[in-house]
Parts: sequence; structure tokens; C-alpha cells
Amino acid sequence: MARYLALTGGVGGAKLALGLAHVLDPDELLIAVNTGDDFEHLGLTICPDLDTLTYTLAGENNTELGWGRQGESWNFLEALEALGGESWFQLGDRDMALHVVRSQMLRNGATLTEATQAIAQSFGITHRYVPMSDEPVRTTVHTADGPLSFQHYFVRDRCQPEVTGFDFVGADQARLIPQIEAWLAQCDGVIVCPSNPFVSVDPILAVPGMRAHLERLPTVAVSPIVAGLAIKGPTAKMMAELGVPSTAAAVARHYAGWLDRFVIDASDAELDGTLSVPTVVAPTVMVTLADRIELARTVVRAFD
Ligand code: FO1
Repeated sequence: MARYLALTGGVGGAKLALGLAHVLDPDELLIAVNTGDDFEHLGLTICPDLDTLTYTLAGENNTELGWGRQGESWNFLEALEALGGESWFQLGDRDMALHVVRSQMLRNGATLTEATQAIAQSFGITHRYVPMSDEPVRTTVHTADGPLSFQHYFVRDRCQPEVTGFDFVGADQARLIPQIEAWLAQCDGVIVCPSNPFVSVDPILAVPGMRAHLERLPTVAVSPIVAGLAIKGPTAKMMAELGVPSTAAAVARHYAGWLDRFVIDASDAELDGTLSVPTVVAPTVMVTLADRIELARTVVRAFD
């Protein structure tokens, strides 16, 4: 039996995480989730990437929106707006239940790991996924208009401000949770899901000790850039604004120093053999569940 740690952010990463959960047993996989997108809103602690993964693994994700919970209604949000409350971040009625339960557990002294485990259990999820850290790490996006907290940049301002850099506030004081440390001590490889390298993967790497584990262990990453475009989200736009070509090759360079094998899409096959890291060429665009499972198999085989 081989054991893998998968690192993931939100939507794109969660698709591969679901595929991995289909091809690996619960005792073969631990998924570490970015918490840099987390924020406090309306008195609640919102953890978007953990929530996306919860809903995805439970088969409860809202496929129309790409985030949030399926079968959603918006009575709370409409009532909030009518009262002049902050409605730029859309919290559905069913989704709200999760945020309320987690926030209450945290207020009562539970760690984010404990709250995540309790929520996973109530959804009947058997594969294990955890926050990268129990200490708060908050991504600040530096832009031409000044610094913005991640959700203000991403949701309120629709990724429009020009990005100049990032800070992961609190990362210096954060620790990898003990479950991740214990898993890494007996793990055979690390899978980096096709998430945004700058705001989904880098915050996980910013937690002290994580990068050293990646340098020591076999690693396989899946490119979030396909034919110069991000499948979802602002990755390509960010790269252009940071003066980096929006290509899979540039992502490989960003991961240089610890990446052992890079899975690139068939449409980028011309890059095969041209990068400093060995490549695996495969279809990486995940539309169906079968696509997610097939890519997960490819990734696991890439460790052989
Ligand atoms: N993304 C949006 O684009 N608009 C929203 O109003 C929004 C609300 C939301 C509520 C709960 C949640 O868990 C996620 C939500 N997201 C929303 C997604 C999320 O903010 C981003 O996709 C991630 O942070 C990026 O990985």
C-alpha cells in the first residue's frame, strides 16, 4: 500500500481530489487544504476551499456556480440585502448552516481540524481532508489599487485590480497540523492538484516545514494552465500581471526545486521533454467524473 498527501485549493483541485478519493482507499490518502482564502464575515469563519472540498466529496457541490452547495436557496441573502447588510459574498441558506456550525465549534474551543472532521463525518465523507494549519493564515493580494484581503480581491472586486504580489499573513507563526506531520513521516509521495500556484499552493508551502517535506519526498503536480489558459479562475491573468508567461512551463519553473514530475495537458504536448522536470502528457481537463478518475490514475502511476 502506498500513501499520498494531496495539496489542494478550491474548485480545480477539488475535482482531482474527488478522482483520487475514487482510486485510493481512505488509509492511502490525506488531503491538505489551503486556508489562505479563509476570512471572517458577518461574524462567521468562512473557509471556502475546505467547503468546496466538503461539498465535492459529499456529492453536494453546486455545479452551476462552481462553489457553494447544491439545491441552494437565497432567502437569507435577500433579507440581508434588504436590511442594508453586506451581500457581496453570496451565502446560500443551506451553505449558511455549515458556516454557523463551524463558527460555533471554533468559538467553543474546537480547532479548525476538529471542526472539519466533525463536518466531514456529518456528511458521511470517509476520506480524510484537513486544513493545512489550525492557526489562521490570511492571503493578502497586493494590487495597483493597494492591498486587498483575498475575498475582497476575488469576489467583491472580481479579480479586476492588477496584481503585484502576495503575502500570507500569519504563515510565519503557523504550524502544519499534527496529522499532516505524522502522515508526512510515513508517506510515499505528495500530489499537487491543479490549483492556482500563487494563491492556493504557495500559502500551503508558506507554512514552516512544508517546503522541506516537498524537497525530500517524491512529488507530482498537475498543471493548472492548459494551452496558456486557466481552466477556472484568475491564474492566467495573475501570471500576466506578474510578468510571468501564462504557460505550463512557467508553472513548472515556479515549482522548481521540489517538483519531480509534472502532468501537462495533451494540448501542451510540445512541451514534453523541454522542461527541467520530466513531464507526463495526459488529458487534464476534468469535465466528467470519469475524467477525474482517469487523471487521478495517471497521477498515481506517475510515482512509479
Ligand atoms: N465565489 C464567488 O465568486 N462569489 C461568491 O459570492 C462566493 C461565495 C462563497 C460562499 C461560500 C464559499 O465557501 C465560497 C464562496 N465563493 C464565492 C467561492 C470562493 O470564495 C472562491 O472560489 C475561493 O476562495 C477561491 O478558491
